[in-house]
Amino acid sequence: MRIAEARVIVTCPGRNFVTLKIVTDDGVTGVGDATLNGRELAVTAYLREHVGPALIGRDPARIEDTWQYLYRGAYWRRGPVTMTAIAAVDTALWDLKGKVAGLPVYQLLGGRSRDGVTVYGHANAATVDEVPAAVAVLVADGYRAVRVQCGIPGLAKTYGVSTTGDRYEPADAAVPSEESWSTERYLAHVPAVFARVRAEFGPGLRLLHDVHHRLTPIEAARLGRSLEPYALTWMEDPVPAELQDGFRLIRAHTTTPIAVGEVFNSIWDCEQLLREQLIDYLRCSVGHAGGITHLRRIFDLAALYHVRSGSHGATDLSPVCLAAALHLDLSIPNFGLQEHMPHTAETDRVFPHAYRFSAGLMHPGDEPGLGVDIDEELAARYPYRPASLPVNRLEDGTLHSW
Ligand code: EZ4
Ligand code: CO
Repeated sequence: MRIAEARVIVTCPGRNFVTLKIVTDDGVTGVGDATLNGRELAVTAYLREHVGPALIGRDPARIEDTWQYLYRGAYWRRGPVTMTAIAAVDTALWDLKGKVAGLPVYQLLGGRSRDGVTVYGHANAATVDEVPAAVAVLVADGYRAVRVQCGIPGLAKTYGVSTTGDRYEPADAAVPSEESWSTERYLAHVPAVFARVRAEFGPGLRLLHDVHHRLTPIEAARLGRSLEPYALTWMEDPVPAELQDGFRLIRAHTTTPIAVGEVFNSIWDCEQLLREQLIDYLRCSVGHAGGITHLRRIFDLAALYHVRSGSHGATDLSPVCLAAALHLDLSIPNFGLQEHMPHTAETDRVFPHAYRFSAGLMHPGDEPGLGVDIDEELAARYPYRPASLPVNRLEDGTLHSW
């Protein structure tokens, strides 16, 4: 069996997704997610122009060798575009291997280590008074873990907090829209949000919060300490993670657990944070961190340092990525939590899938491979629309991290 075609499909059923479909000379197919939010066509070109031609004629069974070929063989290593493209190839080859074997991918990874994958949902509200109702919706849906984000008094818009009431992840204008930020207003406000949620929902509900890389280490230390009474499961991306020594400072001041990794793309982004035990959850995704092969290697390293997985699963990661994540989550020993935001009905129709949600848990299903596909005819009806994440400025106009 040989790879005969590597097809890249770009579609926008509500938001943009890039999918790689590998087809063998016997007509077996495998899919991988190649979506990089706001930079979709860079990965598309990388796959179409550089990776695809090199795949033709290769043995699809040689997943590890193909990974090494695309990583070491390219000379230019790492980076989000490269690693997303490698991830798509790797994921598609695991899907294909599962179909050839007649087994779901989690069986190829060693079988299940748990009954289901605990997922967390997003509760977003404009004001503290509206937060309990937003959390209650998720609790009623069965979620046992909830990420809580709230508008900040004095700021017109807060990233991740919908102004329309929808569950959403923004990527709107072709040229990024601009939002404003105030660390002072934010730090003064967040503890009251969690005080309210804990008071209303008691100690049993797992609570999470995403800081979106907006603080300095000492500010993050203060936030973590101020949230200690509310026993969060994690404080996510408290600071930009290029300066990894900075996490020592946060660690020295707070017992609020720390999660990072959604923008990481290789094991080398994780190594210092793991080795120095500076984090508690690692949030790399199958789609952006080199596929199932590489992410499993990352999570194995994490396990040595008591770090659990908490993979990114926002709606800009396609159903193909979510399916792959669920197979990995089900199999690894050090699974922590999986992020889950339901895709729109349009997206779900373009990507028919076997995975399901029930009582706070997800299961990838038992179809051979990943149990997900792309309906290419339907996908063709949704042409690509340029869309970007917003940028973030301080109130005096200074561009800020987000
Ligand atoms: O900003 O997926 O935890 N989830 C997140 C998301 C990310 C988007 C970026 O593409 O932080 O909202
Ligand atoms: Co995040």
